[in-house]
Amino acid sequence: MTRDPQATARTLSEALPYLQRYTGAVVVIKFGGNAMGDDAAMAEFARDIVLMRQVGVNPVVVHGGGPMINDLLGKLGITSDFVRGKRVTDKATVEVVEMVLSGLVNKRIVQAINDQGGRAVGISGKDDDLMVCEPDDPELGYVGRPVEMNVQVLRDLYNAGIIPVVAPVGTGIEDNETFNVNGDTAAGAIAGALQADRLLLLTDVSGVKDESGAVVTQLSPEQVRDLTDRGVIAGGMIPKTETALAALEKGVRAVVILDGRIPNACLLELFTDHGAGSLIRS
Ligand code: X2W
Repeated sequence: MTRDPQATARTLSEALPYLQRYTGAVVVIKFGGNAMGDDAAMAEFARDIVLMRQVGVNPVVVHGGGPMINDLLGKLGITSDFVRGKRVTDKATVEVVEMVLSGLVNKRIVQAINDQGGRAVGISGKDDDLMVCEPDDPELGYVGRPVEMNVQVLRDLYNAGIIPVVAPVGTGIEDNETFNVNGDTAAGAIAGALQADRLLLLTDVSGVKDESGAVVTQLSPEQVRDLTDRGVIAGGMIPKTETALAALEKGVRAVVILDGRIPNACLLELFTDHGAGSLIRS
């Protein structure tokens, strides 16, 4: 593709107010398994994250990996069920979850960011007791609900110029248990504990839709509750809007639900006046 150099310079110039607004900001990005795509899409995501870091934002990546867990469970002949969007997780399953999330998926993202010239370090919620959990619901087995967050390790990393990449695996209060934590839940808990400026939930839908099917670009928590009560927000969107509302209550300034498959979704949201997806704030 040939680009007009003048247009490139203008684009950079137009971004200045946004770059100034986000200098020093803490932005938590939830990168869901469905948004990950192929190597080219992964490289593009990584490039956006490195650019954020380069212009003075403190990005913290929290990832999912549900489809990749399903792949390995399938190969091992282990079946798993979901209840209200969360995976019923027995002892054998939680071992696979940790292997896939802390191993395969986490390191793939870390490598992609480093490959773009960033300095990524991958950890899980176990490292430095970042995410201490209790069982979420007896029916779900080893699914964790974060009850204690120790986010100093994340501040130490980003203050040193490092991009933390967090796998949503938690540690138990007792008996060194391992907990499988929903990626959205983990990202919300981390953003809340960091009092982040933005939580970006990258998924494979274009945002929160109204009854006509149009994406609502800006909503208040009251509007989210109203759309949920009327059944317009339903299915897989519910855990995301619940995460958004909980994060806002904990002091996150705004949450954006956006389609991670759109090229440069994070940059569009942060550094242009077009935004992307649905922004929720009080
Ligand atoms: C999720 C963790 C991964 C995840 C799971 O086992 O699939 C629970 O359901 P996505 O790609 O963001 O869906 N954990 C408790 O959240 O991945």
